[in-house]
Order: sequence, then C-alpha cells, then structure tokens
Amino acid sequence: MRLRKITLREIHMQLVAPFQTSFGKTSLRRILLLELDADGTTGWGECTAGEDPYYSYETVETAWHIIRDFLWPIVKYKEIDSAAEVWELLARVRGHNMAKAALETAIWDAEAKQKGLPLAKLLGGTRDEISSGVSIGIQPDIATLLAKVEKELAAGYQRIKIKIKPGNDVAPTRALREKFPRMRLMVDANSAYRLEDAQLLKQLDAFYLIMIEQPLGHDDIYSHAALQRQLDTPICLDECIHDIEHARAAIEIGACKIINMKLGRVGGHTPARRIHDLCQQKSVPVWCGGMLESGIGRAHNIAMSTLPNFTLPGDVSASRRYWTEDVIEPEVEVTPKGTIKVPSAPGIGYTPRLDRIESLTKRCEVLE
Ligand code: OSB
Ligand code: MG
Repeated sequence: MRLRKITLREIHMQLVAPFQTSFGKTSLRRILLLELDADGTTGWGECTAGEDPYYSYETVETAWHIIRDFLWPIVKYKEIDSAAEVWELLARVRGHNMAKAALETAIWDAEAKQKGLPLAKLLGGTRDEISSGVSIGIQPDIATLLAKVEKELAAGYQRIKIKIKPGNDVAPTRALREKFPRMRLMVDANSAYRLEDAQLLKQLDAFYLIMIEQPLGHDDIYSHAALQRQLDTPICLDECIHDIEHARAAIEIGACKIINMKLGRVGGHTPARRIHDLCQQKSVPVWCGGMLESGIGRAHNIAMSTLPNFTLPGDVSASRRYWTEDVIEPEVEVTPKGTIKVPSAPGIGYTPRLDRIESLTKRCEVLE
C-alpha cells in the first residue's frame, strides 16, 4: 500500500452543551480531521488535540504543523505492508502523540478497507458490542447534576463518571451515592489535586467508587503511588500515560490499578495495543477514554474497545450526547442496555459525510 496524499481539515462543531472540567470549559470544538489516500483507498483519522494546551501541550495548531512539516514527509509515497509498521517510522519525532495518532489511525482504516475487514477485526478485537459509560462535566449545582445522572441512567448507560475539582468533590459525590446507591460510579480530577490533599481524597473511599481518575500532577507518576498506598479506591491514570514505559513504571510502583486508554494520548492503534497487551499480562484492566470526538474519532474508539482487556465501560457514548448532527452515517447509537454495536462494514465501519464535513470546514490543506 502506497501512501499518496493527505487532506487536513479543521472543522468547527458546537457541543450540545458546554463541557466543564477542572482545567477549563469547552463549547466549540475545533477538530482536525485527516483524510488519507492510499492507492485510491481512503482512510480517516481524527486528531484529539484541544483548542488550548490545558489537557496536554498539543493543540490543533501544533498538530497541523507537526503533521504537515514532520510526520507526512516521513511517510509520503512510502510503500508499506501494514499500518503496524508506521509507529516505528514516526518514532523519530518526540512526543506529539495526538498528531501521530491522527495519521496512524487513518492508515489503519485504509488498510482495513483494502482488506475488506472491519477495523476491530484487523486490530484483533474480540467483541461485537462494547459497554458504554458517560463522562459528565462539572455542573452549576448538585440538583442539576442529579437530574443529569438520572437521565443518563434511564438511557441505559452502564457507568457514570463525574468531573471533580477542589471545592466540588465530596459533596456532589456523596449526593449521587445517596440517591443512586447501586450505580457504577467514578470521578475524574484531571490533575487538580496535590499529594497534600490525601486526607480529603480519602473521604471519597466512603462512596465505593470504581476508581478515581488522575487526581495528581499530569506528569507525576511517583506521587500517585504514594497516594494509592493511602486510598482504598483504585487510582486510574489518564494524563500520565503516554507510552508503554510509563504504563510499565506506573504498574510496577503501584501508582495505578487501572489505565484509561486514549488513542491520541498514546499515539495510535499500534502503541495502544501494546499498552493493552502489557496491562493484560499484569492483570490491569483498561478502558477507552474520550476527548469529545466527532464520529470519526468515536468510530476508532469503538474499534479499539473491542480488544479483550477493555473490560470496563468506556467514555464512548452516543453521537447525540455531543452533537445535534454528527459527521458520520449512521451516527453512533447506544442500546437500552448501554452498549454500542460494533459495525461490520470494512474499516471504521461508519461513512464520513463529506457534504457535512465540507460545510463545517474552516481550513483545508492538501499535501502530496
Ligand atoms: O479527562 O477524560 C478526560 C474530555 C476532554 C479532555 C479530557 C477528558 C475528557 C472527558 C470527556 O472526560 C470524555 C468524552 O469524550 O465523553
Ligand atoms: Mg480523564
């Protein structure tokens, strides 16, 4: 398969409701989509970099620059046997995993289409449906939060995750636990606490959460180990894990018991699968995180979530929770029992709607 051309597009999509975390609030998503031409077969990838460098240092601008000036020149016109080779080729560029993932995942989609296989099958996935949970941003007050959670549970979602930050942590979690004693509940702090907050975080043990996600520094694996020794609640790492060596270190020193996998954060399907395999060997479950993706990123997340060690519900939910109209056909839907059926069509298995994508495009660049 020869990689002949890529088209970069920046589309703007308004979220159905603003999404608030401990690091900021998002209403309008700027999304970089990558369309690849590999010998006439089209592959699609999405870059999960944000508008601002608050979750990670990457932004739409840095990703565009890195793809155009460094990543595409490495692979353009290359004849490759498999998308699995691409990660090694890109390794010379340090970091910039979200930029890498946009390109790498598009190549996987193209290879799966060329072979007439669903991407999930090509990756080695073993499920025909995946379990779906929701991530709920910080709400203006507890009553609003309770109403939101009630609605998501009624829609069938199997697990609720709420965002917390200092001053907005124990009280909302307690209120939720009192109202819904049996639901599968977790919290995500997005690095808003310090090790000195251990006593406060320890109060969360009373609510038998499935996990607490990334309470401490975004690059501080060591302190999470010190915190985990003081908590009964399992720690899950998100921001800290950018490659397999981070995962290995975190597991060995006891910094986490669960890992959140994001294609963008780790650089694509090949590194994600390697981390998945390591975690499986070490009996550490993984689940698929979300980055407020359009349907294209969402479709890649679904394919990845079919791997066997994705044993906990992910933050992969229905298109309509984010968008009035998605960019794929059909849209991602969730069944009443809180699952997403894995599509059986070749590649990502959902068709990008070019007309809609073009109408949302603010910037476009073709690279040959
Ligand atoms: O920490 O998981 C996170 C969104 C943006 C940045 C970071 C995170 C999130 C989410 C949203 O939690 C998950 C989703 O796409 O539903
Ligand atoms: Mg997170």
